[in-house]
Amino acid sequence: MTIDFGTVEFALGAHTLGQLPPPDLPEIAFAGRSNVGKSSLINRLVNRRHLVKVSSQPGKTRGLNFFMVNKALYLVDLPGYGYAKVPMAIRESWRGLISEYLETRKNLCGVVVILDIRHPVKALDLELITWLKGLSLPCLPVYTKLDKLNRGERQRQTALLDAGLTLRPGQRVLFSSQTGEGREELIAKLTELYQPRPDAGHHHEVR
Ligand SMILES: Nc1nc2c(ncn2[C@@H]2O[C@H](COP(=O)(O)OP(=O)(O)O)[C@@H](O)[C@H]2O)c(=O)[nH]1
Ligand SMILES: [Mg+2]
Repeated sequence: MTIDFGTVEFALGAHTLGQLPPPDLPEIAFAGRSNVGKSSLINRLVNRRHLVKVSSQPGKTRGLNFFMVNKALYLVDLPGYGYAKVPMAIRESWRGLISEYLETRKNLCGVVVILDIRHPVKALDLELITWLKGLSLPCLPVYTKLDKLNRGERQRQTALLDAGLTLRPGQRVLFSSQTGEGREELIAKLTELYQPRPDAGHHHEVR
């Protein structure tokens, strides 16, 4: 059975760990650099054009935004990282909030890490992915903005990113929020995260 995005509603925005909803539903978080296309990806995923605000101002989203899917699953839009114009103090507090969330959230099934297919892997992307591995949290890289490249460029950039992250093709998804390419594959992969094998135990033991 795949995830059904029939009803998706904004649940709440959290600026501190105390504001998180009770951990009573499985949760999938979305992370990526500012402006990478995270909000657009979530909107396309759930087929709602304006559920998540697509921003022309990078670095604007500060809290963790929770969206409830069919009262059965939370999607969490994490604040974007790596935006240089954000003052250091705020950057540090984001880091603190996000790292504490990722480290302690019991119902978190996995993290989708979004990269722009046009750009090489950045240090912060690699840092996040390596750190998620260390936490044994399943991580699904998605290379987005696929529509911006032609066939040859896609192949070249995909190979570059795969090499940068040491991934095999089955371990990531190529995506375009503009065309919807990759949506079915993303849903299939999310469904795997969301429904861990019955014998796999708690998600922290899955990998
Ligand atoms: N062509 C194209 N543009 C995209 C895609 N995804 C996002 N964008 C654009 O990239 C910009 C940043 O998108 P947004 O979703 O707000 O990024 P966020 O900051 O990571 O949430 C916006 O101008 C989007 O329209 C995509 O798949 N294709
Ligand atoms: Mg956004």
